[in-house]
Parts: sequence; structure tokens; C-alpha cells
Amino acid sequence: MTRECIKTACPYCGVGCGVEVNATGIQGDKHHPANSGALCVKGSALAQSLDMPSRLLYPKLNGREITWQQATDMIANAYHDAIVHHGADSTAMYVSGQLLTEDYYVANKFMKGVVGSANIDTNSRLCMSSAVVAHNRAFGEDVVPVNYDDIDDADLIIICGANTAWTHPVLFRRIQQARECNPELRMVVIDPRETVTAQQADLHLAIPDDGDIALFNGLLRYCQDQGLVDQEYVAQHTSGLAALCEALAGSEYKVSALSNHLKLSQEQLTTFYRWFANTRKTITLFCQGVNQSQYGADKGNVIINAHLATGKIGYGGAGPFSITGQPNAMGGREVGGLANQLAVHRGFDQESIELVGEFWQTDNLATTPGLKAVEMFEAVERGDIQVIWIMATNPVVSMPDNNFVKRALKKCPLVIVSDVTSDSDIAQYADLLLPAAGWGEKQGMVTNSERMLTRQRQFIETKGQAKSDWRAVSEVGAKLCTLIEKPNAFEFATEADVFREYAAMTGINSSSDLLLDLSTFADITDEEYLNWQPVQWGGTRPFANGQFCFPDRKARFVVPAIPTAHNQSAWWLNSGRQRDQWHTMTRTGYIPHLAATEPEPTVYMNQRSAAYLDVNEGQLVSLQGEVTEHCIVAKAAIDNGLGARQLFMSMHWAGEYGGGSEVNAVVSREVDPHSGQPAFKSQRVAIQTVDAKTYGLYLGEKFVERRFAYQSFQSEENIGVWRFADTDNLDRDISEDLGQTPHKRKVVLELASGWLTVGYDEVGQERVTRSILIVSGQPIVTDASQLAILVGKPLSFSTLLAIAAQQESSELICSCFRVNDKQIARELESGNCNNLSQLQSKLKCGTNCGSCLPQIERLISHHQHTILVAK
Ligand SMILES: Nc1nc2c(c(=O)[nH]1)N[C@H]1C(S)=C(S)[C@@H](COP(=O)(O)OP(=O)(O)OC[C@H]3O[C@@H](n4cnc5c(=O)[nH]c(N)nc54)[C@H](O)[C@@H]3O)O[C@H]1N2
Ligand SMILES: Nc1nc2c(c(=O)[nH]1)N[C@H]1C(S)=C(S)[C@@H](COP(=O)(O)OP(=O)(O)OC[C@H]3O[C@@H](n4cnc5c(=O)[nH]c(N)nc54)[C@H](O)[C@@H]3O)O[C@H]1N2
Ligand code: SF4
Ligand SMILES: [Mo]
Repeated sequence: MTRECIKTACPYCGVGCGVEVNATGIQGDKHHPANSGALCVKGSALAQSLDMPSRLLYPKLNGREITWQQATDMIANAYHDAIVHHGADSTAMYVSGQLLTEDYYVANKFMKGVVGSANIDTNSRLCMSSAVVAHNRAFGEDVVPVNYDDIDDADLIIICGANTAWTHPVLFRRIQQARECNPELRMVVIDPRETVTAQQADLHLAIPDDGDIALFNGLLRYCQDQGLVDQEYVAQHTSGLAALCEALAGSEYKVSALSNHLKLSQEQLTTFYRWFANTRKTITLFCQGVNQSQYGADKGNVIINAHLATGKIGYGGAGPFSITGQPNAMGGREVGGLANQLAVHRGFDQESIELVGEFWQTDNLATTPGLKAVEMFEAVERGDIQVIWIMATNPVVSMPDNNFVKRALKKCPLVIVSDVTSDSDIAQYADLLLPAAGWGEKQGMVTNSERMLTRQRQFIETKGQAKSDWRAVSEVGAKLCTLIEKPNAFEFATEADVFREYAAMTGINSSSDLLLDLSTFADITDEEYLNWQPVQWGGTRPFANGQFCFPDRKARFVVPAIPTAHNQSAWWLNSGRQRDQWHTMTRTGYIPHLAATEPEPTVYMNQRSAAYLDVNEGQLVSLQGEVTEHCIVAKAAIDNGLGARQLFMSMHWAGEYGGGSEVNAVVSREVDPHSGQPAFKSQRVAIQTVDAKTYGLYLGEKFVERRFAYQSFQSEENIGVWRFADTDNLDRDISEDLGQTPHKRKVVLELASGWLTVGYDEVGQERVTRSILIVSGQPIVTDASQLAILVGKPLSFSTLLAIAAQQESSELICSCFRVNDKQIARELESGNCNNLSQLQSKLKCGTNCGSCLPQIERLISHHQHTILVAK
């Protein structure tokens, strides 16, 4: 890889772990403040992620290679034509929290400063925009007032609407370590599902969908009734509590009424309320279960309200802690890459417009907010947008009602897509496809959840003609400046030039009450930029002095809306993340051990729901969106952590992996009115069993072109695994269809419930398996011993079969060493192993990245509990 040791940052989640690359590979950076050397399962697989299939190497116009010069001219001309003939607002850009700060800054300047439209929005709209609104409304600025170090200091950690054990694993491990060091530290998890995170909690509150507002309103009311409001803090540093208390004066906020409404016992509620009110060092960590809601902004504010009313903010170990999802979601917010922000934490007020206009030396500045993500694609569908540039995001999968986005893009005269792979779904909608430099090939700054700026560094050569996104935009920007006869606003030779200009721009905040000010870095040398060590803006303790960012320096309470009751008779579909996949799978789907934990599109429900629907594990069901009218098919699986009529599906399934079972096909476009963030977690759907006549499993090199009613793909070492099902009876011709790999021989074997074809070559006396096809009338649970008789070379063959057999009947716990729950249970039951370290030495599970430790610990404690009950 590289001889010297290069320090960079992980490109996945907002924990922002430091990474070191050297001759031995990619490891965690022991000296980075975010992770002290730890990496989760995704971070540990970064080296494998560099072998991306279908890497995009050249600019392509409708599939044909063109030069960068042609592409640049074409884009600049298209923006110019649209501006001249239809106005600046007929153009748009849709970017991503996975861009680096330099990319983001240049894109924002291009749209708002040169094109003259604020129609630049980002996938952070789907992710953090509710938290941004909540911070701005409460503090006067989008500031997260907590640090990771506070976790070690806290005595109560509340995790609300986040599955941290899976989504921010290194941070979760830090919480677990803090609990080991501090036996007083309690953990409360607020999540309608009993997640792996919730299983570790001292108290799990399984509230109904969007029950957070009532829960936290009740907390405030409790504090008030019990005389636990910090009157002095409230009087000196806040405003608006009286109005909020008035709104919460009704009997519906008494514990007895809330207990009914939230389906929690009075004891659970008062325990939570007492712990919160009486623990000085309390952190409330929150993420998408809060943000992705029709009430997302208000949900953020009820959490902040509770912290303000009890003064739990501004000192070590306390505060509301919105954690970011993407590696640079925070950097995008700093730069101002959302359509309703102008730049550097500035909005569209007159003073900001003047300061930004002057800094950018433009008389063409966007002066009103642009279109937010959903509105933007609606404008595309109406034909109001002539040209859109999509960068580092896959909206035809990740947007709600994704089929509408597909329809819209088909109508748009020019769709430009910058991506690293030509395999992504969005690449299929591009007229002009631009190759972006990927992680390891590019460099620049990212900011994590605790406002820490770390540099991503280049350690491999850029492939083909791929180019950093900031450079691609700068070249188009420069060309556009000549077309509109303006001086070039994009004279950046390096990332350092861009960063210096951005840092200088934040200086416009220095005479204001805003905390974002990086202007001390405006003049750093190239060398200083190169050797950048992590820096945190806003100081280590924002709001320590009780001074907030409004003119009166007081924080504000927000009176939230009261959620209307959801339709109780419909099934509730909740969606989110799996431990081992990243978003739409373009960077993790092809890594075998990451693909193994959830090998096909799966919809989870509890045992009683399955019985009610008369569906068995492994059978197919279809989901029909209440609003979108689309339908998807997925495999049913049991998760007793879900409540009645609750369904959960991961958001990842996309492209050839998911065969069309993208969950967003059944997700409506309903958004939070303040933030515009979609309510991904609150969908009503109809669910039905699918009358599948045939289930199939194929292990081979290439699958048939033919489409089945259901189909999925999983990447294994040197082989593909396809699962499929159909409502027709498939005949044996399919085994001919599948015989695209030239087999020397084929054997067909009748099984009890179907049939099996094995294709193999003969090599000397040995048989080498090339493909296996199993077709059955039932969901496939293979019997490896029955099939193994066929093989001349048992090892390779049985490995293939183990893949088939294992995943149907067990849950993969440790993906690094492929250890499943059955193996762990066997060791525990046989008495071979009694604790974690014995399991680790016997099976190696949990000895690499440790992302599965919470699940192994759960299996051990479950086993110990079973023994106790049996006694
Ligand atoms: N493995 C993995 N990790 C990731 C990512 C990934 O793709 N894969 N993506 C990253 C990104 S961009 C993000 S934004 C984060 C997201 O991180 P998280 O927010 O932790 O993850 P999610 O699974 O989206 O949802 C969190 C939980 O919200 C719960 N929830 C649903 N409705 C409600 C409700 O009304 N109230 C409450 N209190 N909870 C509710 C869900 O049951 C779910 O368990 O993860 C980051 N980390
Ligand atoms: N139903 C449901 N939907 C959701 C969510 C949910 O919980 N439920 N969560 C939402 C959230 S929080 C998020 S953050 C979004 C994420 O959704 P997306 O942002 O759409 O997902 P990604 O797969 O990360 O898309 C990133 C794309 O950028 C490409 N890429 C990678 N690196 C680079 C680069 O350096 N430059 C360029 N130009 N391209 C690059 C990748 O190949 C990929 O195509 O999904 C949202 N959608
Ligand atoms: S927790 Fe995992 S995915 Fe997130 S930054 Fe750290 S290593 Fe990367
Ligand atoms: Mo996100």
C-alpha cells in the first residue's frame, strides 16, 4: 500500500474515527481523539473496500467516453443556457454529507454565489436537518454542545431513537467502557424496537411511534410538579418556559395518563423521570428515530427543553447530543450546503446577505432559500428544473417514494452524476456521468459529531481520470464565470486554497454571537494544512458561560406540536440500518463478510404478527405503501424485539443486490414542516403473504437475465449467491438457462421438496464444482449432508453448501470470523465455554473489530438466565 504511515479518517459514519495506513494495511489510529485506535466492522474492512467492482474511470456521455474538457464545457453551457432562458432557479445541485468540506464549499459557492440560486440541497436533508432546526431554534446556532469525552464523565446516558451499538459502534464501545469504569453510570434507551442497543440498557422504554414528544413533555411536567426545575438557570439563561408550561398544564401530561398513552408502566416512567431529574451529569444522545419524523424538529426540541429546564448543559458530562450520521454531515452544515442556509451558519437575513455577498465579491448572490430535497425533485418532475448535478448520493434509492425520483429524473433535460462507480442506481439515470476520486485517492477535511475537524489524506493514486469533486466543480465554475463575464471565483490550485478561503469566510462571524469561526486558519501554509492535527471548533465547552447565540444571549424553549394519532389498524413500517452495511451498498455490498449478516431483503416482525399473517420465517411477503401505491417483496424473519403490528426493514437494499426491493418504494413523501426531513420511520403499509410456488438458490458465476417475482444477490469469495422466487412453477429448463458457465457435467438430484442441479468440471480424478442450483416449493433450508454425497472434492463443495445452509437457519453474529448464534449456543450449552474470553479463544468471535460484542454478551446472559430458570 504505502511505505510511510499516513493518517486519515474513516469515510463511513459520523464518529469520525482516525485511521492509519502503512505497509501492513489499514488500522485504527491510536492517537486519534475519536477512537484511540478502535475500528468497527466497516472500518476494519476498509482495505477490501478499495477493490471496488465497476469503478468509474472516465467521463461518459450517454455511455460514451468523452474528455473532461468536453464534459466541463457542456455543464457550464447547460447551466448558462438555463439561467439565460429560464432563470437561475431552473438549475439545481443535490449533494451529500459524504463530500469533503472543500468539495462542499466549492459546490455551495458555485450555486449560491455564481449561478445565483439556493437550489443546492443535500442528503443531510434526509439525515440531520431536523436536528439543525432544533439547535437553531433553541440555541440560535447549529451547535452540538457535547464532546465524546463527556461520555466518560456522565452518570446517566439516554439514547433516544438511535441504535448506537450498530450505527456508531466505536462510540457505543466507549459507552460500554465508561459503564465498566463507573458502576453508577446508567443507560436508558428510548426506541420502539428492542434493538441490540436497547438490550444493553438499564431501562428500555419501548414507546409507540413518535411517542417521544409526549414522553419528554411529561418529563418537563414532572420536573415542574416536583419542584425539580432549575429556576435560577432558567431565569438567567433562557426564555419561553412559562408558555411551554402553560401548554403542558393539562392532565394528559400526568404520569397516569401518559402511562396509558405511551403503553409504559407508571413505574417505568417515574424511574426515567427520577433518574433524569436527579442526575446532574446526564447526556441525551439522539439520531434518526428523532430526526426522521413528521415531528423531527419538535422531537429534537423536547429533548433540548428538558436539558434547559434542568440546567443540564454547558458542563462536563451533560447536554443534548445529536450524533451525525455521515462522515462530513457536520462539515456540510458548517459550509452552509443546505438550501435554507446561505453559508457558514448564516441564513438569508439582510446582514448575512451583505456579508456573504461582499466576501464572495458577487452581485449575483442567492437571496432567498432554495428548494429542499423533496421539493427539489418535485420541481424536477414538474419540468421546472433544466439541469441538475447529483454528487456522492444515490437519491433513486435513498429518497422517500424513490420511484417518483426516478420518474422525475427521466424527464429532466440534463442529469449530471458524479460517482465513484458506474454500478450505483443513480448512475443509470445520468446523461453525463463523471468519475469522482474516491476515499484514499482524495484529500480534504471532515468534521465529526463533536465538531472535530480531521483531514482525510490521499494514500493511493487516483484511478483512471477520476477527479476530486471540488476540482470538477471549480473547473465548471471557472468556465461559467467567463460565460457570464465575471472574474473567476474558483482560482483554487489545491484543497489547501479552498480550505483557506472557507476558513477566512467563517471570519464574517467573528464580530457576531455565532461560534463557528475558523478564521485563525485562514492563513495556514500548505505544510500546516498537510500536517493538520484534529481541531475542534466552538471550543471544548460551548455554552459553558450560559451565553447562547441569540441577541439576548438566552436559549429558547420551544412549544412542540402534538402528534396526531397514527392509524392503528395499519401496519407500521420502520426502517433503518444493519450493522454491516453502508447505505445503498455501493461501498460495502461487494465485501463478502459484510454481506453475510443480512443476505437478502428481509422484513422483520414478531412471532405473533407472523402467526396472525400466517407466514413462516423464510416465506415471502409483499408490502404495499399506503400512499405510494408501490409494492415490494421481501423475506419474512422473526424479531421479537418488535411490538404488535410493527415491521422493520433495512434501508440498504439497492441495485442488483436488492433486485427492486428498495424499502423507499413504499415510503411516502411526508416531511417535517420545519426541516423538510422525510418521515422515513413512520410509514403505514399493507402486508400480505406472496403465493410463491418456487424458491431457488443459485451459487455460481453469472445468473440468468430473466427476472423473477423476487430476486437478490450476495457476493461471496469468488462466487455469487442468487436467491429467487416466483409465483409460477419453474420447470427444469431454468437449469439450462443457468448453464451459462460451460459445465462439463451436470447432475440432477431429486430432493424431498424439489430438485438440485450441480455443474462441475473434471480435473484429473477430482470434480471441481462450478455451480449449484437448488429449486424447491418451500423456502430453502438445505441439508448439507444429503447434498455432500455428490462431491468428489468435499471441501470446496461443502463450503458452498455451508453458505446456503447456514444463512437460512442461523444468525451470523461475528462477520469477521463467520461465527453464528448456533455455534456460540453449542459451546455454551456443552459447557465448553462459559464466558466471553473462553468463547473468544475457542471461536475467535469478537476478537477483531468487536462490533459483535454486544450481541455475544447478550447470548451469554441469555444462556445464564436460561440455566437459572431451569434450576
Ligand atoms: N452500519 C451502519 N452504520 C451507519 C450507517 C449505515 O448505513 N450503516 N449510516 C450512518 C448514518 S448516515 C446515519 S444517519 C446513522 C443513523 O443511526 P441511527 O439513527 O442509530 O440508525 P437507524 O437504524 O436509522 O435508526 C435508529 C432507531 O430509531 C428507532 N425509531 C424509529 N421510530 C422511532 C420513534 O418514533 N422514536 C424513537 N425514540 N425511536 C424511533 C428505530 O427503531 C431505530 O432502531 O447511522 C450512521 N451509521
Ligand atoms: N427508508 C429509509 N431511507 C433513508 C434512511 C432511512 O433510515 N430509511 N436514511 C437516510 C439517511 S440518514 C441518509 S444519510 C441517506 C443516505 O443515502 P445516500 O447518500 O443516497 O446513500 P449512499 O449509498 O451513501 O450514496 C453515496 C453515493 O456516492 C458515491 N460516492 C462515494 N464516494 C464518493 C465521492 O467521493 N464522490 C462522489 N461524487 N461520489 C461518491 C457512492 O458510490 C454512492 O453512489 O439515506 C436516507 N434514506
Ligand atoms: S465507528 Fe466504524 S464506521 Fe464509524 S467512523 Fe468509526 S470505524 Fe468508521
Ligand atoms: Mo444519515
